[in-house]
Amino acid sequence: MLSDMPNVIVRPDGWLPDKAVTPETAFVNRRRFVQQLGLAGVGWAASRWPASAAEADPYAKGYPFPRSKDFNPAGALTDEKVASTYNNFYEFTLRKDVHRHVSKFQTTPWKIEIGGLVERPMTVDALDWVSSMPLEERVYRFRCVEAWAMVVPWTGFPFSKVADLVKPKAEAKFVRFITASKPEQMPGIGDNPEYPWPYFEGLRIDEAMHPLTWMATGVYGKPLAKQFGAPLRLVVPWKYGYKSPKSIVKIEFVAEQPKTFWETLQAREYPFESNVDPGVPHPRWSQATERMIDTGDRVKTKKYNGYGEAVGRLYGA
Ligand SMILES: Nc1nc2c(c(=O)[nH]1)N[C@H]1C(S)=C(S)[C@@H](COP(=O)(O)O)O[C@H]1N2
Ligand SMILES: [Mo]
Repeated sequence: MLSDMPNVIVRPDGWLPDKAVTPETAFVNRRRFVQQLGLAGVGWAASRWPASAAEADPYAKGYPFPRSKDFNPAGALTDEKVASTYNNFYEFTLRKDVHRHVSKFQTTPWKIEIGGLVERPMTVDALDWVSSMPLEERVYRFRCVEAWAMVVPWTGFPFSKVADLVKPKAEAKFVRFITASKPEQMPGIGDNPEYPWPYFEGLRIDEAMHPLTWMATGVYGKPLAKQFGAPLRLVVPWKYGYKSPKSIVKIEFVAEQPKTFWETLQAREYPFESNVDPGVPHPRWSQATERMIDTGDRVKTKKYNGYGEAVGRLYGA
């Protein structure tokens, strides 16, 4: 599949650089896209949230959770249908229609192993965290390295709560995240054997412990739909989207800077730190602006995705 598309292996997203889409074609495509959604809208809503399935969803307990006043910016949220049908989750497909490929994905039961350089290693069930953690909703901006963006209400809890549970040792300087690899449930794995599955990521420990670093259990007032990384994914809003791993199964506190999935594939294009920065172009496209996935509006990219006041101190600012 990839043999005639050498570009694909070095790019986290889609098939075309955003830059290659002119504003006009983007507009036409968007109109067609929205029309299709309109026609399919009722079916989409019904297939995603049949009343019985929603009631049977063990992760749905307590939803919706209150929105934090500190993370509720003025301005519209990204349209839920668009955000739920335009995803990156290469374990299912390299295209954006992940929601069409997730039907076999089983997210209960779901064990998460936490270990490495910690006083109290443990294995938890994702369901326990949903009922024992102090869940709230936060609206974050989210910026993919491919220059598209969205504004999304994530339900979840700060990653620092995980550290409180397992008590990292002083030697722990980084955190490593490993995600699910279930080829029989995730068709993208078998279709793309040249990728170094499972998807894995990492943060410095001070980045991981920062109060903005979020363990998301839900989005749009409901448990995470599978395409968003059910049952639990990370959200690091000041970094490019690939630093926010989905469907986490293992968290490891380590001494050395860990390799990441995208760094393994193309270190020059996807370095470990990967903070959003309009002044540092990707080697193959500009990062100066971004396209809002629902309206198609092109807006200026902000350094640290607008979170510089909160995170600048991590980088000597
Ligand atoms: N396990 C896993 N996590 C992943 C990815 C992936 O392919 N697999 N893609 C990343 C990329 S490139 C982006 S932009 C975001 C997309 O998140 P969203 O689909 O919720 O918008 O997920 C990130 N987390
Ligand atoms: Mo991305």
